Amino acid sequence: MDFNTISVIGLGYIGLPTAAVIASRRKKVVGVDINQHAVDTINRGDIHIVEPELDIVVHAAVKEGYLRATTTPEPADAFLIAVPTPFKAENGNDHVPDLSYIEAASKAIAPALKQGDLVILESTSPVGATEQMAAWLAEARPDLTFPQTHGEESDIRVAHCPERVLPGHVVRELVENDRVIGGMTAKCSKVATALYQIFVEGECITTTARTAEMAKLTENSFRDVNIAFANELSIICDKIDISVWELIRLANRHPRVNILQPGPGVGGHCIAVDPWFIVSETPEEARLIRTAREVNDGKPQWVIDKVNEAVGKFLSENPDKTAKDVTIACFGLAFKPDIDDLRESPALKIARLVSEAQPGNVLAIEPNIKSLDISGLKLTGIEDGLGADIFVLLVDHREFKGNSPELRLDKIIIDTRGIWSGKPLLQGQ
Ligand code: SAJ
Repeated sequence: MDFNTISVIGLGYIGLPTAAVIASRRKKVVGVDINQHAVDTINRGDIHIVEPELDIVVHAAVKEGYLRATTTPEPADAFLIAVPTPFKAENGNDHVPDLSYIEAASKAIAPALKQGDLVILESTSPVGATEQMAAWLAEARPDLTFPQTHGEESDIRVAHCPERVLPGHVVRELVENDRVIGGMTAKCSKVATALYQIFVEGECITTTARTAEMAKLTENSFRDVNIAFANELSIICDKIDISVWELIRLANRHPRVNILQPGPGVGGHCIAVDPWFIVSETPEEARLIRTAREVNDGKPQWVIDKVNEAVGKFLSENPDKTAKDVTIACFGLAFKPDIDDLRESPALKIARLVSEAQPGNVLAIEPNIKSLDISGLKLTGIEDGLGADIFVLLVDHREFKGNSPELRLDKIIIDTRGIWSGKPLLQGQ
C-alpha cells in the first residue's frame, strides 16, 4: 500500500508531532487546522505548542518540503483525524462527550475523499465514535461506499487508532510505543497498519474499532483509578498521622504491589476526562471508575482545606498577626512536573482559589512560565517564595527538589507531593 500524501487534521499536541514524524520519514504531509495562527507558525518552521524536540522535527520537515500546513483539506491518500473530544458545554456536569469537532473534521475532509482512501480517527473517543464518523462521511459522500454498508469491498477504509503518547515524551513515544489499530473491517486494519508502519517501531496490534476505542479509555481509567487509590491513602494517612510517602515506599517493596503517587489532584486533558466517557455510556456499571474520578476531583478542595487549617495554625502561633499578614507561597502551577502546561491543572486551581479566599499575599512560583494573568496571584521566583509563612508544594518540579534548609525551618509546609517533608502532609500538626 503506497501513501504518497498523508493529511493530518488537527495540528495540536498529537496531530502536529504525528505530522512531523511522518514527514521526517520523507512522506509528503499536509497538516490542516482551523487556527490560522497555528498554520502560519508551522509554515515558518516554528511550533505553537511546547513539547521537547518537536521544534527540531517540525523545522526540518518544513524546510525540507515534506510538511506544509493549510486551513482547507486537500486530496490525500490517508486522512488522520486528531481533533479534541471535550465534554458538551451545556451538559458539563453530566460529562457527555462532545463529538462536534470530529463531525466538523469529517465534513471538512469529505469533499476531498476518493476511492481507496483511508480515514483514521486518532482522537480519544467514546465507543462508537468511529462508526459515527463513518456515518457522517457516508452522508456527505453518497457517491462513495463505506465499510458499514460494503464491508471489505468499500471504497473508503476507516479505522480507529488511539494516540497514547505521554506529554513531554511525545516525539520518542510516537515512534516507540505499540499501537492498537481498530479497523471497521480486517482490510481497514491492514491498510491502517501499513500507514503506521511508516514511522512506528513498536508493534501494531489489530482489533475492532470499538475495542480500540475502549482500550484507550481503559488505559487512562486504569491510571486514574490507581492515582485515586494513592490520593485516598494520603487522606487516610493524614487523618491517622502516618507518612503516606513512607507507607507507599514500604508497600511497594511487595513484589506484586505498585502504588502510584498521591498529589493535589489529577490534571491534564486526558486522565481527568476519558474515564467519564465510560461512565457516561454505562453509568450503572462503571461504579469504581466514577468513584475514582470523584476522589481525584475532590483532592484540590481537600488541599485548600489544609491551607485554611495552616493559616489558623499560623495565627494561633502568632497572636499579634491577622490573616492579612500571612503570606502563602504556592510552589508549582503546572498539571505535572517539568512542563509549562497549566490546562486543567489542579495546582493552578488550588493557587487561584487560595488567592481568592485569603486576604494576605499569595505567591505563585512556577519556573516554567514567564507570565501569569490571574488577579490576586503574584508570580515570583523561588527566592521570594522562601520568604513566605506557609509553603504549599503543589508540583514536584526539579527546581523544588532537594534539601534546602530554608524549606524546613519554622515554616508551615503543606507538601502534596512528598518531596520536602516526607512527613504527614501538614508538617508540625
Ligand atoms: N499523577 C499523580 N500521581 C501519579 C501519576 C500522575 O497524581 O502517580 C497526576 C499528574 O500529576 C497529572 C495527572 O496525574 O496531574 C496525569 O498525568 P500523567 O503523567 O499520568 O498522564 P498524562 O495526562 O500526561 O498522559 C496520559 C498518559 N496515559 C497513561 O499513562 C495511561 C498518556 O500515555 C496518554 O497518551 C495521555 O494520557 C492521553 O493523551 O490520553
